[in-house]
Amino acid sequence: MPHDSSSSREPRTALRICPLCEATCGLTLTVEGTRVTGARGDRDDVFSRGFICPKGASFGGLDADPDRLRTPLVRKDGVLQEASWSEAFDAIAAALPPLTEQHGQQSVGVVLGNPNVHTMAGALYPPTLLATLRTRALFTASTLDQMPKHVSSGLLFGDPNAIPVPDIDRADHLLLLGANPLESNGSLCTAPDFPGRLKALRRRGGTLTVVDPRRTRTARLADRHVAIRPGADALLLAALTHVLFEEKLTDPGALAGHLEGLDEVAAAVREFTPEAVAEACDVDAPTIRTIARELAAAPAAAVYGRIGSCTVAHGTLASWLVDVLNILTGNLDRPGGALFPLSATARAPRPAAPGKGFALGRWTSRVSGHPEAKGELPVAALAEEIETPGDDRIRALIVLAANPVLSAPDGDRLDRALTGLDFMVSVDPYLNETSRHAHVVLPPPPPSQSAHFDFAFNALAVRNQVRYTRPAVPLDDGLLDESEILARLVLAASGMRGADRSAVAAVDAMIIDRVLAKAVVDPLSPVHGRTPAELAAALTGRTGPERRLDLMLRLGPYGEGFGADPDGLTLDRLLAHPHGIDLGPLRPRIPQVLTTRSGRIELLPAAIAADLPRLRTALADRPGDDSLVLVGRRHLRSNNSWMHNVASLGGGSNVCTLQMHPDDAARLGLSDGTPATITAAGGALTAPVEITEGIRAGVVSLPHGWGHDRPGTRTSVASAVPGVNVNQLLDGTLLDPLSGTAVLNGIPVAVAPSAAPSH
Ligand SMILES: Nc1nc2c(c(=O)[nH]1)N[C@H]1C(S)=C(S)[C@@H](COP(=O)(O)OP(=O)(O)OC[C@H]3O[C@@H](n4cnc5c(=O)[nH]c(N)nc54)[C@H](O)[C@@H]3O)O[C@H]1N2
Ligand SMILES: Nc1nc2c(c(=O)[nH]1)N[C@H]1C(S)=C(S)[C@@H](COP(=O)(O)OP(=O)(O)OC[C@H]3O[C@@H](n4cnc5c(=O)[nH]c(N)nc54)[C@H](O)[C@@H]3O)O[C@H]1N2
Ligand code: SF4
Ligand SMILES: [Mo]
Repeated sequence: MPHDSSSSREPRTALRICPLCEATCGLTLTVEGTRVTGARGDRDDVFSRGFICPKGASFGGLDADPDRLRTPLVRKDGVLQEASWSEAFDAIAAALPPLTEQHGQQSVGVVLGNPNVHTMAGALYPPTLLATLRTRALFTASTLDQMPKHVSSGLLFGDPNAIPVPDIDRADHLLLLGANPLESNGSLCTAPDFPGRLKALRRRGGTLTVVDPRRTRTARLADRHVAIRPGADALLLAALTHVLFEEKLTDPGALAGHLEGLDEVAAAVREFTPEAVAEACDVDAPTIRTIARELAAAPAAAVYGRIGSCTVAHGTLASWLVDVLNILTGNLDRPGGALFPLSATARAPRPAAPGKGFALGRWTSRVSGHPEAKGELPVAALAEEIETPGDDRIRALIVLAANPVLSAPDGDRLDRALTGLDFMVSVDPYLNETSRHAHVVLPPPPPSQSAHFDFAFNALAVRNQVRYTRPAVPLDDGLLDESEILARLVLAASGMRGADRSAVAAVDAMIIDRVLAKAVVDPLSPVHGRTPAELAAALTGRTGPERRLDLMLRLGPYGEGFGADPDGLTLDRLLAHPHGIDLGPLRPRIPQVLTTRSGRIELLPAAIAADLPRLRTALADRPGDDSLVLVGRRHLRSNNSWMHNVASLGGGSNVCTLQMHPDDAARLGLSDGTPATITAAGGALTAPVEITEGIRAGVVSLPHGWGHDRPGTRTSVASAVPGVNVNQLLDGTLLDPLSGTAVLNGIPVAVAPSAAPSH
C-alpha cells in the first residue's frame, strides 16, 4: 500500500483493482506526485496474477483526462455553470421535495447506469436513495443487458441474484452463446484473463463451442463455431433440450432430489426438434444433435450465454434454457459445470428452507403497462414516462453513472424528453450526451482517488476471493469521494440543506445500525443477543464505506462474526493482504441457495410456460432472400459509451463501422469504406462499410456507445470522431416481454449506398 509520499515526486507504486470491466484485474500503478504515469498487471494478485488488457494499461490516461469535470455544475439562467458543492446540493434540496409534495413520489425517476457496479459508492448508496425517494420509477442498465438472467434465476432458484457461473477453469466442455470474452473480458463470469483460461481449457483437451453470427476472436479460438441466425438461440437451446430427453441423455445426478417439473419441461420442448428449428436457426439438425450428445457426454460441461442471448426477443427463455441444460446434464452446482459463487460480503449461508419465491409484474409501467422485473421498469420506456401527461408523470430524474441517450433505444426521443424535465441531477465525471441536460452535475473523482471493492463481481467470479484497494492517490482539493457525493445526495433528496461531513457520517452510521439491529435479533446470526452499539464500536475503517465493508465481511460467510471465529475475515485482515485473499474454488451450494416457495428448483415456472407459445411461432421465422438483420459488437479498447474520450484507446479496429459480409456488399453495390445508410424502425444512420468474412451473410453489425456529435458536451476527443448511435435505429417498442429488456440484437434493417459523407 502507498505510504504518504504524495508530496514527493519520486515515482512510487500503488495497487488498484481495475474498475473498467468485470474482470477486476489487480493493477500496479506507477504514481509520480499525484499523477498515475503507468499501470501494469499485479503479478501477486491472488486472482488476476498479472493479467492486464489495453484498457487497464490506459488507466493513467483515463484518470487524467482533462475533460473530466472538476467541480459541480449548476444550471443558472439556463446555462450550466461551475458551482460549489454546497450550492449544488442545496439546489437539489430546494428542487426535489416541493416536486414530490405537489406531484407525488412517482414524479421522481432514478436511472442507474453500468459504472455503479464498478464503484463502491454505486453498491452502497443507491438502495438508501431509493428508500428515501420511495419511487417505483427505477430504470437501470440491466434492462439493456442481463435482466433476462435475473428473471430466469428468480423463477428457477427463487433469487434473481443467484446466477450460476461457468467453472471455466475446471470444465471439460464449454458451450458459449452470444458472448465474446476475448474482447469484452467476460460478463456475469468474472475471470481475469478469460482468454488465457479458454486457451487452458483447450490445452487440457477440453472442447469449446461458440455460437455467434459473427466469427469473433472467441469463435476463432473455438473447436466449433456455429454461426446462428441472430435471435434464434432460444430455439437452438430448446432443441438441445429436446434431444437430451428424446435420446434419454438427461442425468441430473445429485440434483435429482431438488427438481420440480422435469416431465413438464420434456413436454414443453417436444415440438422443438432439431429438424423443426434447423431452418429458423440456420443450424443443421445433425450439428444440433452432436452438440447435445457432446454436452451430455462431457464429464463436466457448462453452457453459458451472454449479451447476444439476452438482449434478444426471447432473452428470458434463452437464459432459462441455458440453466435447464446445465441442470439436465447434471452440470449445475458441480465442479467444472456452473456453480453459485459465495462472496465474502454475501449473506452467510443458512440452512436450506423454502423461501418467498420470486414475483414478476408486481406493478406495471404507467404508459405501456410493462411489468416490473426485480423492481425495475424497462429503460426503453423512460422517454414515454417523461413525455406522456398524466398523474405520476416523471418530472425529475436522478441519473447515476448512466448515459441512456446513447445506451438505450431511440436516444433522440429521450434527448428531447430530458429537455422537458423540471429537474435533473447527473452524477457523472463527464458532460456528455445525457448529463448535458442536468440542472446539477456532480462529478466523482478519478478512479485513482477512490477506494475499490467489488461487491457485485465477487458474487459472479469463477473463484471465491476477496480483495480491497484504498485510494492510490489522495483526493484532490475540491473533489468529493463518490460515496460522500451519494450520501449527500440522499440527504439533499430528503430536503436537508447545508449537510456537512458529520451528516454524511450519520448516513453510514444509520445504515450500520439498521443492519446490526436486525442481526442481533436473528437467532442464526453469530451476533444474536448482543448490542448494536457494542458491535458498531468494534468496527474499524477510516471511512463510512470502510466500516460498512468491515461489517459485511465480519457478518459474511467467511467472517470472524465479531469474535465467533477469530480466524475469520475482517477489514483489518483484508488490509494485511494487499494482493487479496483466495477463498478457494467454487463449491456446490444446492439446496442452500434455493429460495423458491417449493424449496426446489422450479424447472418450468408458469411465467416461462406462458411465454413458450411465442417461441413456437418463431419456429416459422424465415428471413426474406435479401433481408438483413443488425447485431452489435464490442471492441477490446472501448467501454460502452464513455471511453471514446481516451485518445490512446482510439483507432485501429476500435471504429464505428458497419460490418457486412462480402456477398451482401456485392449485392448492394457497397465497397469497403464507402458510406452506407442503415434504416430501421427508429431512424436512419450513415456509417462506413467494413467488408469482412467475419460476419455471416444476412447480418450486419454496428458497435454501440457512439454518436458523440451532440452540442453542449465536453468530450473533445470523442466528439472529434463521433461515430453514430446504433440505438437510433430502435424505436423502443421491441422488448423481451418477461424481463423488459430491449431487443438490441437481431433488428431488421435496410442498407443502401449513401450519397452523404459518413463520420
Ligand atoms: N445497441 C446496444 N446498446 C447497448 C448495448 C449493446 O450491446 N448494444 N449494451 C448495453 C449494456 S450491456 C450496458 S451495461 C449499457 C451501458 O449503458 P450505461 O449504463 O448508460 O453506461 P455507459 O455507457 O457505460 O455510461 C456510463 C456513464 O457513467 C459515467 N461514469 C464513468 N465512470 C463513472 C464513475 O466512476 N462514477 C460515475 N458516477 N459515473 C461514471 C460515464 O461518464 C457515462 O456517462 O449499454 C447498453 N446499450
Ligand atoms: N472492451 C469492452 N469490454 C466490455 C464492454 C465494452 O463495451 N467493451 N462492456 C461490458 C459490458 S457492460 C458487458 S454487459 C459485457 C458484455 O460481454 P459479452 O456478452 O461478451 O458482449 P459482446 O462482446 O457484445 O458479445 C456479444 C456477442 O453476441 C453476438 N450476437 C449478437 N446477436 C446474437 C444472437 O442472436 N445470438 C448469438 N448467439 N450471438 C449473438 C455478437 O456478435 C457478439 O459477438 O462486456 C463488458 N466488457
Ligand atoms: S480486463 Fe478489464 S479489469 Fe482487467 S485490465 Fe482490462 S479493463 Fe481492467
Ligand atoms: Mo452491460
